Amino acid sequence: MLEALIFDVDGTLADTERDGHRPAFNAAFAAAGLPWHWDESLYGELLQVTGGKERIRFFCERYAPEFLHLADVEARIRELHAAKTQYYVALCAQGIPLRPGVEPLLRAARAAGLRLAIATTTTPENISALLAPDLLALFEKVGAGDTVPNKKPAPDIYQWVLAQLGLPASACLAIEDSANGLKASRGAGLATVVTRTAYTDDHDFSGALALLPDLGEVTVALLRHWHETAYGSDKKS
Ligand code: XBP
Ligand code: MG
Repeated sequence: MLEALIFDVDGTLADTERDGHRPAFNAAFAAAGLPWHWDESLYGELLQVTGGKERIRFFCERYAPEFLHLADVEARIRELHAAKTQYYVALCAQGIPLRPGVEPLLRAARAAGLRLAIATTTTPENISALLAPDLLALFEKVGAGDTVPNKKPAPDIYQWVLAQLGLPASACLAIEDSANGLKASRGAGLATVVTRTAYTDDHDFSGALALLPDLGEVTVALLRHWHETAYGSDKKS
């Protein structure tokens, strides 16, 4: 029986990358006096690496290798990322809207007795900045950022959340937006509904339980139906 929904954040709860995280990175680079500017196209390339710190390093490997030879490069990347997070939190304070159907589905799922959790690569501060307190309170467990050593597409964050919930993957559904996220959730054995974004439209979503433009038409009953098709209804087991 379906007992819990595990949501990704960036790209799933809200379309945060192009107009949220990307300008926050650029503001941090400018404040540090670095001549780096991630335009929409370059950022789409860099999104293949999850985690802001890991993405900065990936950018340096490809476009600014000299930066990696600085003695304190790890500290410099951590400082850049901390500054970026502050800029992102400030952008969220201006209001980044949730994607269609997200808020109604979260509330309906809780009203139907489903447990909710988050499994994301972004930082906890970014989640608190994005979600209003009454929405954040709907999530029983939040797995975020550096909670686990290996970020998506590794399954670690989903495995951590399942352990925190005390549930098997077969009692849950994951909701994701990207190929990395789908690999992570499937790696943890989770049937996964995908709502693609402009950045992930061309990703390979093989293995997704359903592929949607957004959650606007998704109800708790439909999720329960999809879950049964994935795991079979209890009366069969
Ligand atoms: C998306 C990510 C994050 C964000 C940036 O996370 O990969 O790294 O792009 O946030 P998810 P940080 O789709 O798993 O929610 O800079 O805090 O990493
Ligand atoms: Mg995502």
